[in-house]
Amino acid sequence: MATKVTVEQHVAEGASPELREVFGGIAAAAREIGKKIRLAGLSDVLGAYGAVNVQGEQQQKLDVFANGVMLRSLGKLASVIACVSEENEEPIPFYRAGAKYIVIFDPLDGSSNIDVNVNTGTIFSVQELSSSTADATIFDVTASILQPGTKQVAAGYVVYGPSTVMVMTTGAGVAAFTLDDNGDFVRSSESMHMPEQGPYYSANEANAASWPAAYREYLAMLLRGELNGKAYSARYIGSLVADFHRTLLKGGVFLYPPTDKAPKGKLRLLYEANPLALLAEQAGGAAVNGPKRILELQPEQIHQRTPLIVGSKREVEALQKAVLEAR
Ligand code: P6P
Repeated sequence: MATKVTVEQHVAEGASPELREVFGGIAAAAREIGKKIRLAGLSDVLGAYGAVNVQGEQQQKLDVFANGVMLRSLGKLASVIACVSEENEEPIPFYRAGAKYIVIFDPLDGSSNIDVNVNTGTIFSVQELSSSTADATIFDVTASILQPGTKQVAAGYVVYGPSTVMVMTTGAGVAAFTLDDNGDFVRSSESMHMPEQGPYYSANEANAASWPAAYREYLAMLLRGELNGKAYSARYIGSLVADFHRTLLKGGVFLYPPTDKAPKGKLRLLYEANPLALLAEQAGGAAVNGPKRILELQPEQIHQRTPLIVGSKREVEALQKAVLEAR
């Protein structure tokens, strides 16, 4: 029987033990969010909250619940100086002397899928205050939030599905932890590697007519089997965390290209693309916005969107080449 290692123990014994408290806070929040989701049908938490978030999207009741849980769980930690959430227009600073971590998150991505019992997820990115922690101002905090993805000190997600699994990195590889009956996230994969190539592509092809032509031509090339000698199968769940988790485990490529409706992409850079890009690269995969590596993009504002193509290196690099050659 393998020794039980929790995510907190894994971090404490890893390269960045000082992040243990943050992962403890995320794990506590994920336990509470997961429990609410499991019993959603029995309590009045399904459906729309009746408000619109900063993205102009209908907030679901569970979005509001999950956001409150994340803020309460992280906001009390001595090491956390601020949070950034998809559900809040501005950063939430805590002005704690000595605190240095900024946790940036989408508290419940894909929440509209909960009504139909489809996997959803919490996605998180951790940046470190880039200036002295003694007298940090909101300007220092904002500057540290807008660091490129290469500066992330940790990233991960929790996927709420048949089992609740946290996948994370502190920059020393990717590990997975399964929530057990005692409420512990127990290590179930110590070192995850994305297959070099995969059998799946994942995209909402209803938007294909409005993608830049290079993306349509790329997909046609995949389907002709010109990249790996055999054709691909399509898999699209419409829940980013679930589509990414499958891509991490099985390989292939997830694409959310620019569309007429979202010419800069639909997905958000700071709390969707950056954390998933760090996980992908740490697992041997890649992530681009079309021409550029996601992790090198310089954020300009906290809710900015980006196209996202993420997955196995061969598929992603082939897309990047196709987009660059089409210029
Ligand atoms: P579309 C869910 O609303 C979400 O933010 C992601 O989880 C998902 O990848 C994407 O939007 C799906 O968008 O336009 O295909 O419905």
